[in-house]
Formats: sequence, C-alpha cells, structure tokens
Amino acid sequence: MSWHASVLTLFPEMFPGPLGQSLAGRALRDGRWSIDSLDIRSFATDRHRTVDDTPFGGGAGMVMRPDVLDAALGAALATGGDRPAVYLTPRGRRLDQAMVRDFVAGPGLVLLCGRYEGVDERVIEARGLQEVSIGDYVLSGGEPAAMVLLDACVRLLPGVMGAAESGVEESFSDGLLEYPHYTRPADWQGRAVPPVLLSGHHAEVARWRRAEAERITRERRPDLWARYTENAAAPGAMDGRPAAA
Ligand code: 9D3
Repeated sequence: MSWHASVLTLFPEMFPGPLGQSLAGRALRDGRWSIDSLDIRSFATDRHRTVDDTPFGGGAGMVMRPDVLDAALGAALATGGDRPAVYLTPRGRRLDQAMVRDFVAGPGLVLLCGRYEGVDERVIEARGLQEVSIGDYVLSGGEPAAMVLLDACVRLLPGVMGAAESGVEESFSDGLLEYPHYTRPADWQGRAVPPVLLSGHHAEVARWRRAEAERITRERRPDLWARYTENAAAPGAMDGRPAAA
C-alpha cells in the first residue's frame, strides 16, 4: 500500500488539482502515492444536508458541526492504515520541513479542510486532530493549505525526485538559502556572469557559491543565519533541518 492522502472538504473537485501535474502528478500516475477526496456534505444526515450551524454564545459566522465531521473522519480513517489526522487551520502549528519529514515517514495523512469560522472544538479533541497552519497570511479555506502540505510531502517520497533534483545540495539542506544561478548567454543585455563561474576552477566556484549563499541568508533571513552560525562547528549538522524554528 503506497502513501495515501484522504482530503475531507466541501469542495472535493478541487483535488488533485495542481497535484495532478508535474512532479506530484507523475508520482501519482506511477502509484507512488494516492489521494481521495471526501465530500463532507455527503456525511450530513438532515434533509438540507447541513454541515454548519450558528456559534453557541453568539457572534458572526458559522461553525462546522462535530457530528458531521466525526462521521467523515471515521470513514476516512477506516481506510489506508493508521494515519495522523490533520486539521488545516490558521491557528495551527506552522508547517516546517521537520513536520513534513515526519508525515512522509508514516502511511499517509487524513486532511480536514475548514471553511466558515472553524470547526466545533470537541471534534478536534475527540479525534486528536493535529492543527497545522502553512504561515501567517489569510486564505479563504484549508484546501490550498492541504495542497501545499501534500506537495511538500510527495516530493520526499522514495523514487519521486530524480537524482538531479534530489536532496543533497538543495536550499535549506545545510540551512542556507540558494546561491545565484546563471546560464547562457554569458553576456545578456550588458549584464555579465560573475567571471569566477567561467574560470573552470571548481574549488573557487564552490567557495564563491558558499559565500553568496551566506550573504543572501544573512541579508534576508536573520533567523536562519543565527541557526546556521550556531551550528557552524558541526558539518552536516543542519541537514534536512526545517527552514525556520
Ligand atoms: C474570517 C475568519 N477568521 C477570523 C479571525 C479566521 C479564519 C478562519 C479560516 C481565517 C481564515 C480561514 C481560512 N484559512 C484556513 O482554513 C487555513 C489557513 C490560512 O488561512 N492561513 C495559513 N494556513 C492555513 S491552514 C488553513
């Protein structure tokens, strides 16, 4: 059984969406992972197929009903191994590369996408949902966040990335941002490629790239730079570590 994602959503037709293209799409067709989306509304039991209701205590907006969500979660969790259930929500723990690695090490995920103001707190407790955010900006729902999380997971599955793109030299693998890249033409609109890259001196090229990666990291991401300098004594100490704390 390959790594399996079940997505619970009011918009099941959004999936696989962009995950059906490119790297993730090829891996999906190759059977390295699988996805199904479950329509939360299909678990409603009343005549009007109600999935939300007004908040106790008053206030704006609607809250997703615990009974409907619990039935949907139960159906998803009944298949595909003992998978963690994740609720995508702005108040969740921020996704990082370490979390992604943990998710990939398991049998897959059950992802709950919220709409409206949120879900009834009791279903979060009862199902032990892990609350995850993808960052500090406001989306209109959890679906794009689920796609981001799945994209980050799928590319790490065995056999998904080719040798060229794989692991070792990528951004964050040693805790630094990427150095600048150049290709032909060597002069473009009066802009020359840094001469060292044309010199053929591999050690000098490596030194230049390292220096540029460090400069860019220091300038743009003081948080990453601080961690990098703390870990400078241990070679490889930052391998695969998250982009940010
Ligand atoms: C208008 C409602 N807001 C009141 C403070 C809260 C709110 C709830 C749900 C705002 C946005 C959303 C929809 N977003 C997600 O479901 C979501 C999300 C996000 O907006 N940013 C980052 N990560 C995530 S994961 C799910």
